[in-house]
Amino acid sequence: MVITPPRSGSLQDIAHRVEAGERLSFEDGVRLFESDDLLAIGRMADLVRRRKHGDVAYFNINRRLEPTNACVARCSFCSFYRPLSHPEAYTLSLEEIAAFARSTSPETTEVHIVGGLNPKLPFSYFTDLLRTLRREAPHLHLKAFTAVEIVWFAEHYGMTIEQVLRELREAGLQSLPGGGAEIFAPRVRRLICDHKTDAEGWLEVHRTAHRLGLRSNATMLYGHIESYEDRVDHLLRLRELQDETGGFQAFIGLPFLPQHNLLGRGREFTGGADDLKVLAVARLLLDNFDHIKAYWVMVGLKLAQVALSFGVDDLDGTIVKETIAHNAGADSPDEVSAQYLADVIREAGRRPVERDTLYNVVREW
Ligand code: V47
Repeated sequence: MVITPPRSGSLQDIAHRVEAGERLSFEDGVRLFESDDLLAIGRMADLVRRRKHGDVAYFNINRRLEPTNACVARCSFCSFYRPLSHPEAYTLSLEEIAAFARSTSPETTEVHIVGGLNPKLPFSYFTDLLRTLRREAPHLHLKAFTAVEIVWFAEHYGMTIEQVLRELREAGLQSLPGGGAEIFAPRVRRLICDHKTDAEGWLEVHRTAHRLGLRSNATMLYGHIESYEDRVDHLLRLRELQDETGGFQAFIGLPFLPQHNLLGRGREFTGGADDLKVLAVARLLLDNFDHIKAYWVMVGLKLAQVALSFGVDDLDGTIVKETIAHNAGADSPDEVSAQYLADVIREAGRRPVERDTLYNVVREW
């Protein structure tokens, strides 16, 4: 009788290297994705997480602001954007933004701003938006505009990336979110987001932001037409830039949500095993990133909780209301309370710590 050797056997050399604190290679990354020994991968990722964070897991009290959904990029995975002349296209007025700011609770520490590429708006709309938030709610950290938006501002308004970042910072910008990275491989990018900046543009924005002293995050959109090699290439390009600048704080894996977008036709939601694997492999490959975040809005609260044992140390925040994921089929709630997130973390055996955007401790729950 032939007994198939357990799959975990094939990962043992990687496990030894993880235990020894050695950096993993491209080939290691592909082998991890190819393996279906989820628990072995999770154990390795949990070891790395524990070395970095012990029993602490983070969250924050934040809100999402999406100032415009009018967008010319037409990404095939996106269910949020509307063409400029579409009846559902909107742009919030400065009065509406001021009202939003006034409606945030005093406990809220961050607003995360993401929007479409809307050529009808002057650059001053974005600086005024930041100034309005600053004026109306000075306690909020303004984490705003993906690298894709920054490149678009530079091209559309005839500025360099550095000029854009400096002017936005002057108006109140304090850090950059990690969106818009999708998958760096040109073959995939051509098919899913041909009309926006390439990998080099995305990375250049973050490089410049880090040089100017702004911290940022990084994402990867997976579970569509990318290969395992594309995922590992993406993660290693992030690792390379982090070696150079040290400015990234957190990595967030974004599972492709297939509803109401072109790319989703005939495609299913990602499985929980793949979601956990992406977060765990990211923890293993991104040895120079402090934080791996499970974005509960997209992966769901239950899986985000389990992910705390698969390399994740951060659950993002309370959110209140977001549209990008919910338009694409996310069935998570619009918001959760800080107490709820703290309970989710505690139930998973971790110590909940509320942080601000820059990972300063706000309070232990
Ligand atoms: O840039 C769009 C992605 C991003 C879909 O930096 C989709 O802390 C899945 O970047 N299915 C916005 N993903 C969200 C984002 C983010 C989220 C949480 C925390 C942080 C952070 C950043 O969502 C977009 C795009 O990459 N996206 N459509 C979709 N159908």
